[in-house]
Amino acid sequence: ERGPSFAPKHPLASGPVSTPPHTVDGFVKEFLRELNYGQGVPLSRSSLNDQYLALARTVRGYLTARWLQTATRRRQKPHKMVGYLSAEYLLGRQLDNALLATDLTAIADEALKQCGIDLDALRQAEIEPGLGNGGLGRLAACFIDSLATMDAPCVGYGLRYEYGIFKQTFVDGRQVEVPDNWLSMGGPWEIPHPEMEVPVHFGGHTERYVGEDGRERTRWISGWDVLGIRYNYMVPGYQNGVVNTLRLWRARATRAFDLHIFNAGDYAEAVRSQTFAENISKVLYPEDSTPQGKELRLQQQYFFVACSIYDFLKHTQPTDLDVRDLPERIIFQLNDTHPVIGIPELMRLLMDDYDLPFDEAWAITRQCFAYTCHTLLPEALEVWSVSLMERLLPRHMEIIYMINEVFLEEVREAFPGDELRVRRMSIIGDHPERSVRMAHLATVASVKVNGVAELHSQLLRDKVLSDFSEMWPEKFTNVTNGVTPRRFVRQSNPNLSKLITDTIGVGWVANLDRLRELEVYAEDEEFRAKFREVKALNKERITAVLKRRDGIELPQGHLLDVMVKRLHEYKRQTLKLLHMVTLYEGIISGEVDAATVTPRTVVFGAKAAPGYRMAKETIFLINSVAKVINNDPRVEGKLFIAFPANYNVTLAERLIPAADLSEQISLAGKEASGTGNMKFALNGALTIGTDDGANVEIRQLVGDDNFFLFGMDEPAVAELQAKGYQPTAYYESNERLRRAINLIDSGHFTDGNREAVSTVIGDLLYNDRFLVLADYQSYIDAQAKVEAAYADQEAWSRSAILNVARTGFFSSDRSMRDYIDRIWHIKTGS
Ligand code: 9GP
Repeated sequence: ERGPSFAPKHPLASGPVSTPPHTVDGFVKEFLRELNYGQGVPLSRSSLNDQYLALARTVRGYLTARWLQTATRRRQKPHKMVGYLSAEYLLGRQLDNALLATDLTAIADEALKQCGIDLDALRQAEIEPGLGNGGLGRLAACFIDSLATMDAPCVGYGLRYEYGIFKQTFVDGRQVEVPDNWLSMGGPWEIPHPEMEVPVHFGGHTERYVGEDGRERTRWISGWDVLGIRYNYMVPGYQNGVVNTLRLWRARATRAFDLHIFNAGDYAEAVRSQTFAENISKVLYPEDSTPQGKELRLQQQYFFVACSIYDFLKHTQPTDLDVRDLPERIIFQLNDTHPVIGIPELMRLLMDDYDLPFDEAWAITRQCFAYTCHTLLPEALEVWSVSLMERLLPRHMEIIYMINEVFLEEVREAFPGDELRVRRMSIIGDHPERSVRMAHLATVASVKVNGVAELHSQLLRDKVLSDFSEMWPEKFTNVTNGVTPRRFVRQSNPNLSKLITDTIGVGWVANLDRLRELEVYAEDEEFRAKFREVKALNKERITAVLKRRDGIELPQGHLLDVMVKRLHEYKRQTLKLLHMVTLYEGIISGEVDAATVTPRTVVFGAKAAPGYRMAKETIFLINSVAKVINNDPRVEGKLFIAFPANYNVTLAERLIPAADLSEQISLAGKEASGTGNMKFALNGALTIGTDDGANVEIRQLVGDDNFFLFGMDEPAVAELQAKGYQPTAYYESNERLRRAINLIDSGHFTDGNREAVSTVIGDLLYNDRFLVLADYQSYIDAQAKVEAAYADQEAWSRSAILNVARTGFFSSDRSMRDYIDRIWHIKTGS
């Protein structure tokens, strides 16, 4: 039961919730109240963390009133909403975003000054919640930001990992992972509801029974249970008074510990079941693109999805909800295959709890889900072995069999006699072991299936899910990814934002198409000079950040060339490295006159999955090459490599605005979209890239003259692979490539230790799955064009401005509009 037990008499108790005053005095008062009564310290004795927590709670207070108002308004007139199901949300720091959304930055700055506190120092005290691995998790964070800004009814559902993505450190050039205890200093942005427990079941068996009406039914007798505890986070829209909800789940044991065993002195055994249950939300899987077949991961997926669907049915909806109306109330968006177990879960609830027959439950379920696929790598499409599923989720496995049976009947009807196709499309695969193909299940059950860039969606239709697109062509669609301009331009690049606002006025932050108005200014010499000034200021800022954060001294006046993303072979960090080694080798061998080389600093940022050997060896190689190049007087002032450890959202916000050149060099047909590529272009970096993912659309929008294209396109890649690719042929026929590889292989960068580089070099020469050597020459040529272009600063600035002006399309507001109009069919602003 919620609400007061009898009618409140005091006028304040029945009135609407009010926002604290938007004044410096009002802010000071709220802040001191939080510090004194919340933290329990006087200002004079408060620590930096006290002050940060008090500030965060003060700002949260301003959000809370809006949040309650949004919820009340939506409850009065319930519309269909989106349940965004994502195992990852890579949020980044919250403070600045919340200040910007509530238009409180200047007020907070002044209020704190009057308390003798520096806002900047408090900003730096915030530990970012790294509840995601990379692009997929960051995309989810951008999407919920946009939905709030568009006043779209949405709840983001996910997991509250106690430990987020690991902190990366380097020891002797090698990656060493340190746990990310992001909550260690307090979690001021979350509101826990320990009283609202959601029971989640695992294991056990199912049994049939006959109901009073004589119909046979099934019930699931679980083997063990955990509780889901709800944590709410506020997601503010940009200066529109709307605040949406992000709801993350923490696992708690049903019984804290066994008192009998505890009293008998076996403390470890007494808490064993607690530890086991609570492990479910303990740590984010540090994998990107490839799932680990770990039981715990399936437990995590089922746990958060079961909590979320239950929460929607029992708490978010009116108590008299008729489940037959569900499709008018909710659409669950599946962010990759991680939440796909939600499909049989909804079926289970409808059949076993709401007592609907299979056909009816299936008809409802098929209208309540939509699926986004974020990959093209076959190994990244999740499968779960049938034996694991039977053990962990026996009822769900039965339901999946039932779904598969009716689905395969549909296939046989559509393609009579094509049993091969039936086997290819089956939700259950037989090789190498019997397993559930989650992407097939998602595709079968969803109203729409989308890829995340034009090329990716086309390859999904033509290759990865071609049987399905033949059967249901209308089901497949594309929604190109986007990024939020609030965080990635307005907040992260205040200098550029001011220049834009001074030039075209306000309004662009929530309507990024307006950047087009900047196009004419590309021809304006004065504007170009101002634009360069902004870049110079941003370079000064990143120089200070890297000095403070990593002790790195960035050389000044260089072309700033940036490659930041997860370390993965398909993204081809080694290609970038080969380019740097080629430049270096050219100078030290005397072949190239150092005076003719454009001074260039390359910044790498990349985490490797802890179990991904090749990625870790590549990190070691980058660090080894950096150490030698950065200390060789022959290339001093010409070449420099910076590899700050622990690249994260906070660093991205500082680095991207300073970049001149954005490296997007994956093998064509492998990067689903990329979103870093969009952030760089929007901040005025030029891209050197392959025709892959969203690069294709970036190039089309900015124009070929303002983009450095290189490498094979996807059909050429497919052709070469079909023909039989031989990397050694490229090595043997290309002298510069051979010299670069030989220099690495000689141990030049590893104190003569050839063994230390053999994994990477051996793979390049004898395997090279992602065709680095095949694209090498084209890349080197494109980099030469970059140097020539950079020499003409006026022309370069013109191109950079056009990149900003023409990439407003990549706002996540536009992506959300596409989902709303073409997939979800929900109303905004009502
Ligand atoms: O690898 C894709 C990346 O290209 C894309 O931009 C991002 C968001 O759509 O998703 C990534 N996919 C994954 O992390 C796992 O499928």
